[in-house]
Amino acid sequence: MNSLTTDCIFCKIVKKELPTKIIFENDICVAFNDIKPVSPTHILVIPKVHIKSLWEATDGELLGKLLLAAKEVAKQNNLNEGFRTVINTGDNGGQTVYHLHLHVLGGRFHKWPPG
Ligand code: DGP
Repeated sequence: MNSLTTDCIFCKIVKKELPTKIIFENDICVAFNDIKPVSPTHILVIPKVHIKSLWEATDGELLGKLLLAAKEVAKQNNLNEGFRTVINTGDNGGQTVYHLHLHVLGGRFHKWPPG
């Protein structure tokens, strides 16, 4: 679970095997623009290690660092008026890519509750 896999699209992005512009990187994660944005700013923050979803995650320090990275990405993208952070987990959570990722959504008002 904790190593990069060959068939995971996000692992390919981590390994720079897919032409994706990395807009933020630190020791534990990378961030890049979502291919199907639902907000003017829509960035994905993903761990460099392969973790299928939040369901499988056990490393609290890593999860905390991912949240701090999401905040950093929001600051770097001037989301001063606020932003939404989303983690879709499993089929009912709407997860489509099974490599843990945080959505950072900004640039518009986000209604609550979501659909
Ligand atoms: P989720 O539904 O929470 O699993 O979100 C997965 C997101 O990943 C979805 O918004 C589209 C995005 N995505 C899928 N494949 C790619 C890709 O190859 N490149 C980029 N940049 N985003 C991708």
